[in-house]
Amino acid sequence: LADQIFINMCKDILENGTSTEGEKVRPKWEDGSYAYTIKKFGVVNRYDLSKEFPALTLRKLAFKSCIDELLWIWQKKSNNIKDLNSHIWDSWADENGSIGKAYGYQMGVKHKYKEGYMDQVDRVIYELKNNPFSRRIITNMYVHQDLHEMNLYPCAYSMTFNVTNKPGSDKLVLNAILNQRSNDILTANNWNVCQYAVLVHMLAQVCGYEVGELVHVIADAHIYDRHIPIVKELITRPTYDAPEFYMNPDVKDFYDFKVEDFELRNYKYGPKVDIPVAV
Ligand code: UFP
Repeated sequence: LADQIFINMCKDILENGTSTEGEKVRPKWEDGSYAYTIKKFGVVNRYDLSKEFPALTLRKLAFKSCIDELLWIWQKKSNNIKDLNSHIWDSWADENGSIGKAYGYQMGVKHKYKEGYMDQVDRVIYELKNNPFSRRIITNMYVHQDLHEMNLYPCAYSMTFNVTNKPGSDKLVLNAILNQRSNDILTANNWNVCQYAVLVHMLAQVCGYEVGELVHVIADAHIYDRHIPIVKELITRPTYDAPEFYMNPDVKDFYDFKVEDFELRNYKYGPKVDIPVAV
């Protein structure tokens, strides 16, 4: 299913999208030419996490690295690449390893609420435990007053959590909307979807819910010019059954999760693709 959503989205962008060719906008390829895109504005994808984990099988998802980045932001609340095990943020870090007031930095800032000072992550956990049917459970990393100190503006910048009753039972279900202003479809779409799917699983487990839907709202969903032939080949590949998602059921505190607590079992996928990255 996740493969089908991805394939349909790519076809829609390639067939109905508009091009930025000729516009002098960043980023650039290694040889200095402008990286233009074919893009669609306002793409919405719905993933039912109760039915499957949304890892693509067309190609391999870097499952451990995407969780490592998720924990870096949401659990360690770090903005320093020395706390990260992958090199995905190296180009955006300064000489001390900091990416400025982006991502994890924002999640660690404490704000004043009626119940006292909390950061955004603890606020979500507090609301989910104490006030599940609140329609105000939102995080936001797109903080205008700090944008000038961010080397890259947050792409996946906001989560909205929403709890629903599970029909025909007394169980409660945790759903979420991921808001993303900009998404490089080939490089990062499935990465972003899966890391936030993991976040919903984590919060559901520690707050006592079942998982429901993850709705991904993308403002600018784009395929870079040099990615077009790669995407065209990728979406003609055979797909396999979705892998089984394992999360250590004994972890009851959000801050105790480690990368080793997560596994994809019976994960079958297509061959690796080499993806040029524009910066
Ligand atoms: N990008 C993503 N997801 C991320 C991330 C970056 O798709 O989590 F950090 C891509 C989107 C875009 C580029 O192609 O990185 C950021 O460029 P801009 O700030 O101009 O949107």
